[in-house]
Amino acid sequence: MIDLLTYPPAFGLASSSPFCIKAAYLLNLSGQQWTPVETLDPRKTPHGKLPVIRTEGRMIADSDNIRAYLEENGADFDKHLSDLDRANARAFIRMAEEHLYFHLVMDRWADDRVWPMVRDTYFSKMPAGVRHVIAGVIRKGLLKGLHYQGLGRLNTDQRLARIEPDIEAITTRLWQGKFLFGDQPSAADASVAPMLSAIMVTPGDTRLKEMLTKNEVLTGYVARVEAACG
Ligand SMILES: N[C@@H](CCC(=O)N[C@@H](CS)C(=O)NCC(=O)O)C(=O)O
Repeated sequence: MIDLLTYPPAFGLASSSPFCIKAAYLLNLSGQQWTPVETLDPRKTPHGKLPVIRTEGRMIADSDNIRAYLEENGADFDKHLSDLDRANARAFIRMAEEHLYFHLVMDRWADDRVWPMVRDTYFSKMPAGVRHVIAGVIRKGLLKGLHYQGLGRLNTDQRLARIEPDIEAITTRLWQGKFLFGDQPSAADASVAPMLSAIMVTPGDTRLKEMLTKNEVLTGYVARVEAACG
């Protein structure tokens, strides 16, 4: 039996974290039995982040390591992919996790109109008085990280111009099939779809959210991935 340590549901999705949803999708696709264990405090996990799985008396941190563990135990998420598609799939995963993700973080944490709604959802278990202080400290650290990462230095127009070609690349692939690499879901879908849906359900009206929710190829796709893997 596997426990998945995950952030609780938020904004209508199974978790506030797209990485936790990715891990849940991979677990479902692997056919393993698993149980969600919701927590808001990742500090005692190996990387201080979620998702983590707990199995056979050990903790496996990071959705990539969770994927590796499931593959070592028989899962083959990409069995229907050619070698070339596997190579491309790797790049799509990196694009989602190392680029789209930071746009999501910008939308949720850096936009002053969105932030109060995110704060009151993420930190709802904290009494209102301390909530604002603690959430404010965490936000400050995160915004500093986004500044060093680079996206935090761009204005909204520049940021949208940077993500638009990625969205086009995903949409172009989806003209070819129901999922990114054919008619069955693969590991790339488990990474890409949760990033898109997390942006789509973020409260408020960010321009990125508008761009994605107006794109019917993408809204249909995230619904399909959720139906196949959720
Ligand atoms: N590379 C990691 C990323 C996980 C990650 O960034 N998790 C975030 C939530 S989306 C987290 O737990 N952040 C808590 C923190 O940084 O304190 C993975 O694939 O699992």
